[in-house]
Parts: sequence; structure tokens; C-alpha cells
Amino acid sequence: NFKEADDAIEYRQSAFSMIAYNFGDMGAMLKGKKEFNAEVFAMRAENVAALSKLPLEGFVAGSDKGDTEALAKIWSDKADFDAKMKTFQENAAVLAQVAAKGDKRELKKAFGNTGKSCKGCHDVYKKD
Ligand code: ASC
Repeated sequence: NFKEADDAIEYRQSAFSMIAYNFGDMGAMLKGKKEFNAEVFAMRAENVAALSKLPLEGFVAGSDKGDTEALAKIWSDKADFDAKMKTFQENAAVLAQVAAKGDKRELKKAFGNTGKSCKGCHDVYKKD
């Protein structure tokens, strides 16, 4: 368990930061902002799939505080939040599987689905 609420906050924010870095690089490749490299893309997809399992653990009771972008609704609608996080994890797992095979059309679709599950949660539970 985390010693302080601040430790839980730092943990989940670190995970999100690493997810954003890896997912952002995949997006840059798909948008042609940098050269597509199937091996790097697959590595990043694997990273996101693993990292997607981390943030939820940091949303412990009592960590609804401080100057963060997490809305109080996360804790009042926790079951829905958990379900949305699980959908993200599932989409990220599919993306990693598809990326390993390297079919660009399939990979774009799986990337889109994963991005939708990022946004779907941000729209409801993240301060803008
Ligand atoms: C990203 C990022 C997000 C998602 C979201 C997808 O790269 O930082 O929060 O994609 O914009 O719609």
C-alpha cells in the first residue's frame, strides 16, 4: 500500500506520463510526423499495454485531493471509472497483439480504439 495519498498520486501520474510518451510516439508515426518503424511501434504498443494496468491502483480512497486533474467523480462513480479503465487495458492489449503482426490497417484501427478509450475517460473524469 502507499504510505501517503501523495505517493498514490505520484504513482498514477507517472504511469500516465509514460503512457502518453509511448502512445504519443505511436501517433506521430501514424500521422507521418516521423518515419514509421514497425519494430518500434510494436515495442511502444507493448509498453502501453503493460503500463495501462498501472494507473488504476493509484486512485485509492483519500487521494481525491491536491492540485491534480482527477475529478471527484472518479471516486463517486468508481465502478464506472474502473470499467472504463478496464476497457482501455483491453484495447491496449489488442493493440499490442495487432502491432506485433504489423498489418498497418489493423494497427490503425486498434490504435484508434485505444485512443477513444483514453478520450472517453478524460471527457468524464479529467479536468480540462
Ligand atoms: C494521446 C494523449 C491522449 C490521447 C487522446 C486520444 O496521445 O495524450 O490523451 O492520445 O488524445 O484521443
